Amino acid sequence: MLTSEQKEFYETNGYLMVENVVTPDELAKLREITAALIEASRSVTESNEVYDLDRGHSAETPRLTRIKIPHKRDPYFWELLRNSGITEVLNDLLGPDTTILTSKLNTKAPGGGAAVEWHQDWMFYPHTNDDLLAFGLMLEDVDEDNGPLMVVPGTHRGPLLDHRANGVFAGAIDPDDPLFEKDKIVTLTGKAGSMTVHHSRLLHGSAPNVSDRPRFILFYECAKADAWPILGASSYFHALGQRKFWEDVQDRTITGKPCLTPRLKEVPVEMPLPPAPDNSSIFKTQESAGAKSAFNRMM
Ligand SMILES: O=C(O)CCC(=O)C(=O)O
Repeated sequence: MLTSEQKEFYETNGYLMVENVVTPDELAKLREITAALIEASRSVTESNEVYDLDRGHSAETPRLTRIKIPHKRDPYFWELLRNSGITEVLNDLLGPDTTILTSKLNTKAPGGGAAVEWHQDWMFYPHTNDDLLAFGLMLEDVDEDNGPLMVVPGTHRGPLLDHRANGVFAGAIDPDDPLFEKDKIVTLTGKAGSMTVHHSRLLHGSAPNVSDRPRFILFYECAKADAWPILGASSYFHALGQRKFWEDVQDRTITGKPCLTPRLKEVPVEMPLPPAPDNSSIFKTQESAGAKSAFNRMM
């Protein structure tokens, strides 16, 4: 699927935009399932294991920041990752043996849907090597106004920025950090069915949705099978016990087979500790830690 130019672009810049990665039928099915999941959120009054609610959510007007782990909510999200144009991009960038870390459907509601402060995903889950990436499949058109993803090219090869605030892991950088090169920001807009790819060390964020349209991006966070978690979100399985651990490893295999020999690479690592008061999602981590917002000022 990817040309050698696209692969080189990803290597150099740490991100990529791939157009028409899914077919119109696949896109239509994803939208239908998403609409049904949002419909079902009307009866939900507090964030739970499926939904992360945005301010102002009600039965009349559902407002979500996220549907959590969509591939566990409907098998179609998993099927698509394992057998579609997305799979080809995955294997082109990470090779034949791949595993999923997590998935999320970020659903920025119209008229202010929450910003995601600038961060490097790697800070949430350091691994033994950094062959980790996130796909962001646009389920609707994404433009400047509805909260597009923004990236700083090349930062995947740079230093880790400080993600602490008020003594805890805030999952966000300080917008005044001199290492934050705002003049290099690239905004990733595109048509529904396009997909962004970003390396886990790439600095990225996204503004609030100031349009009257929702912004639906389906994120899959994936790794080469020889990258093993040191700590953070995906290290939950260290607590599973050996048998469940093994089942989980197999369940998370997207393509190829698990790799029982972790590859160790000299990569910078910081532990995401101490945890924020509420670390149940990136939104809650950033908010409860009192991370400074870059977007209040940029807008
Ligand atoms: O939804 C977005 O725009 C960004 C999401 C993101 O960076 C994250 O959840 O780590």
